[in-house]
Amino acid sequence: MRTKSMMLVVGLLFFSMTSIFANVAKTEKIKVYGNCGMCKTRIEKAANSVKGVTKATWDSEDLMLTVTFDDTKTTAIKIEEAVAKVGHDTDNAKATDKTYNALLGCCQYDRPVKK
Ligand SMILES: [Cu+2]
Repeated sequence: MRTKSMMLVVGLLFFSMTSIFANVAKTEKIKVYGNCGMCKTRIEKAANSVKGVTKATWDSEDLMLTVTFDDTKTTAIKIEEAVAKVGHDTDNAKATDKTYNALLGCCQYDRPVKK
């Protein structure tokens, strides 16, 4: 427990330092749950609709969304929320059951188990 919180502090420190020194254009990889080509279109469209996002590519093989954005305009969590809003869970943002159930059958991916 103690070691865990220490790691968290060090991690946060590192994270805040890198965000101070990093350029405004930032690229992050976000895990987004989905299945097919239609999911890809939907996920990328949602990510690209977030103000500040310049590039978003989702890979249906490893479920990773590679997104480039201006970090003075948006954040990874905002992008995750936009993606969840159209029905795709991420590790930090969950789609509502209603949105998920409205997805086409082929798009109803196996949802990650809630923690
Ligand atoms: Cu799909």
